[in-house]
Amino acid sequence: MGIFSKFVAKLKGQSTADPLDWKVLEEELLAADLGPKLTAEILKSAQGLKGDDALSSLKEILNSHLSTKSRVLSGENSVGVILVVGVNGTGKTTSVAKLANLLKSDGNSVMLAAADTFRAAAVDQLQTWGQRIGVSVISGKEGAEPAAVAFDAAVAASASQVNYLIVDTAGRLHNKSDLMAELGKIRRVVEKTLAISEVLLVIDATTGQNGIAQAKIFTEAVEVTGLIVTKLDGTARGGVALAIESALDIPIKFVGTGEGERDFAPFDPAHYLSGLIND
Ligand SMILES: Nc1nc2c(ncn2[C@@H]2O[C@H](COP(=O)(O)OP(=O)(O)O)[C@@H](O)[C@H]2O)c(=O)[nH]1
Ligand SMILES: [Mg+2]
Repeated sequence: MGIFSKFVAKLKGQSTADPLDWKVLEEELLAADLGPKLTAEILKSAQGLKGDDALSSLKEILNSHLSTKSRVLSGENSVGVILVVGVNGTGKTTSVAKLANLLKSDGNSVMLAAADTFRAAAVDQLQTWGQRIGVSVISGKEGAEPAAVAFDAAVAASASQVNYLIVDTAGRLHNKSDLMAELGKIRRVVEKTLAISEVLLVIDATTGQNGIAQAKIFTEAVEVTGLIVTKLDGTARGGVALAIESALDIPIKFVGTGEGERDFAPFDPAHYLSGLIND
């Protein structure tokens, strides 16, 4: 059931809406994690809808809240370097592996960098993934400088001319200046060898509006070029993707829908909107 299904049924059935129904719709949208601001905006524009065109008008209204920026990965002409950032536990390491697997299945050669060096487990986790999907992982010793690992990885990726280098980073960052210092350093050392083509921010869909607040901190610290929204399998509140794009105006490039390497896909806005409207 799409989150707009009751609303759509109403649009199809009658030409005017009474206030009580708008209240019900408002509750539905809030429960689906659209957030108060977007809910109010959508209600305002949807209140004028009636008749045969209502459904397509609703789609247009929703579409207008999605980003118009490209969802395609850049950096396809040389070694594309993708930095993956985000708060701990959002699904960074898993998404790095899934993205590598997707790119590999499209015929690309891929290398990974384990630049989350704070916990040995984080490096092990990426190495295990690397073995599973058949992609090499550059790592340092436990406690090594993340930037040193990223530097080595950039040199290795450049030497072997892989299509993509994906850099996993730590989310254990206390405040904005720590974050800027850490990610800035990684960027500087990588760029001694290769240009960074994408900075993808991972957001856990189950954290809803809180995830958007976290994302704002990251976007103030680094120039984020795209989003990966994870755990969309674990939430009935699918409106969060729309809320995220509307709030940040950064395109969602990929979505994660489970723990396996195949539970990952490029974000398809038309498919997503159809799912919300359930037509
Ligand atoms: N259900 C579900 N779980 C996910 C998804 N992505 C990651 N996870 C799980 O979330 C947990 C944290 O993931 P991890 O990649 O270690 O997060 P990190 O700390 O940001 O690197 C792990 O148990 C993953 O299996 C997803 O799309 N769906
Ligand atoms: Mg991790």
